[in-house]
Amino acid sequence: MNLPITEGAVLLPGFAAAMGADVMAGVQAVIQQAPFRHMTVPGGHKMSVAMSNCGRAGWVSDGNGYRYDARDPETGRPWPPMQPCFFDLARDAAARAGYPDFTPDACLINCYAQGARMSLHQDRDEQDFTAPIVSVSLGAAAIFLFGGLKRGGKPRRIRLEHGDVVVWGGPARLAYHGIAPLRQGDTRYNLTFRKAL
Ligand code: MD6
Ligand code: FE
Repeated sequence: MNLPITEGAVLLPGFAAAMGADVMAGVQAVIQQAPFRHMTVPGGHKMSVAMSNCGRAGWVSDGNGYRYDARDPETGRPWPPMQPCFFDLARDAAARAGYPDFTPDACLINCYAQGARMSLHQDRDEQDFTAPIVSVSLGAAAIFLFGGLKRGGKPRRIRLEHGDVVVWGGPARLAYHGIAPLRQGDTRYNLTFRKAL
């Protein structure tokens, strides 16, 4: 089932549910090499969401800003390789949503404990905005906040359950979005796949 969110953005409810256990095993393999950490944002605060990455490029934030980096700044080593089942899942979801030939080179893994949130932002650190983003939600449900192309206004609220996948690109690629503070005691994981380089 494809549920349109807005032009260019699609919710695929439960698309990843059947491979949820495989994906979580992949997350465990990645975080053994590149443990979750709370990155610092340019204002100096630490993010409430804990993050890691796999793939050729990893999204990082520090006091100087945001960037993609081939290496984990905590260890100086390259990020773990993209798990094959991650790549296939992202590619299949993108194709289902109308974006064939998606070749992600970056997978950002987000871990939300109770109270963690992500404030409204645009994903604009990638080189090429013609590729979509594929976002996979696992574990506890969360409220996805979906705004417009400009800051301000009241965002829509979309509940993302375990196994749900959101694909967005085209005219929605630079929409403001975020995650409301997690209410449940359970942990939520989110994998966002991008073509960063
Ligand atoms: C999250 N997601 O779901 C955070 N960005 O935990 C994102 O920031 C995001 O879900 C771009 C596209 C889809 C997303
Ligand atoms: Fe984002």
